[in-house]
Amino acid sequence: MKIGIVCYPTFGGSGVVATELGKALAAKGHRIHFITYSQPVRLDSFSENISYHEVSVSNYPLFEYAPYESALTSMLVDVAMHEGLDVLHVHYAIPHASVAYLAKQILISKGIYIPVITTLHGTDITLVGRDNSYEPVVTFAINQSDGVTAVSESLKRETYANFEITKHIEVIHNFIDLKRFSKKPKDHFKRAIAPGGERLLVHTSNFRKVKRVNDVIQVFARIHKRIPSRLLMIGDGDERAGAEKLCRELQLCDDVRFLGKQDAIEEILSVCDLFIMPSETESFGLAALEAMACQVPVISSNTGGMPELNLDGVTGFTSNVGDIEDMAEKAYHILKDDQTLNVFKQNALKRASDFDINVILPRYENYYQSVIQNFTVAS
Ligand code: GMT
Repeated sequence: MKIGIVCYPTFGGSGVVATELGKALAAKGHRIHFITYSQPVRLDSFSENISYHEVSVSNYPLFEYAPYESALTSMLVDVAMHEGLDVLHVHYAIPHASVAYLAKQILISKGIYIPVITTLHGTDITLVGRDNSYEPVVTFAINQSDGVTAVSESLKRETYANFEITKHIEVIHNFIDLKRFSKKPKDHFKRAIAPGGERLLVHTSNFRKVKRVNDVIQVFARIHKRIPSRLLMIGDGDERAGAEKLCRELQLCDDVRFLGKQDAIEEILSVCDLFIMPSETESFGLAALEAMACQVPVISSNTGGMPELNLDGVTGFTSNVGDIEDMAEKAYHILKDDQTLNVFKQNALKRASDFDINVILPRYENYYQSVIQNFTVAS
């Protein structure tokens, strides 16, 4: 198949999923066209089956807000026409679903028919999409998509609950490449970062408000009092400065390291003992899956799709949002002795393998085929 993929090219979960999906499809012989405003961060190696089309947005001085949507629409029309796409797959509804709808209409006016699939990722539904300033467009664009997928059952439920959706939503969970995300022999790194054999806790995110990074620090502060431990904070975003300030106030600076954005995340996860994800809402929790694949159990909130991934009492624990005492107590239970920790580590890996890309990829391929077939019949 010739597949166009639209996504945010950043470290965000939706962009990571879209890019990894495209790379895996290309490896199976599909022809993939990424259409994004800069090179996706995970598009880090050459493949003869992958092309990247950069959307450049005019900065004409009249525009206080650069018309990204118009530039993206024009690029979609151009790529679809000249590359002969079979299907257009857009990730994150805002604004990609409505942009794809407009591109599809322009293409129809030229006698070209291409089905559009929209994948809902999380905040496009749970946070931003519900805002009055976006809701009518999001609802319309989802209903106009030829196929709609959501990354968890929870997100599917939330979409039906909060929008008037007439379309079937197919749940296709996020996935992991277990060849890349596996525990690597990085003992020298562990000795350098935890020379006294301290337990290593880790958090990775885009440090947005929804991630509740201060809760990570508060949970760590409680564990730190009971167990020799260190915390690695990976990523960057608006909430980082506040989290660093909190560390200074709690006098934790010696044992908390803020590493910023990192590429070889699997190498860091390989030496860690516990992942903390106390998010306000999380449609799936891809970062937690990456940790689990590297044998790191998870303490998370019980919100959104997290319980579908992090099995309470098995791969880690889930707690109510903001219940830092409960999270700290459960983290202590996991970390208190090697035997318990090892059981959780093995369980985390086993659960991660349920989301192996080799299991999930055929689901996308089959879904593409069925949408293309139904679209042909309908048009
Ligand atoms: O930042 C992004 O690109 C997407 C981000 C978000 O805020 O919507 O992540 C969402 O999509 C990921 C990939 O499907 C999920 O694993 C995350 O759980 C989800 N984030 C939230 O729901 C907060």
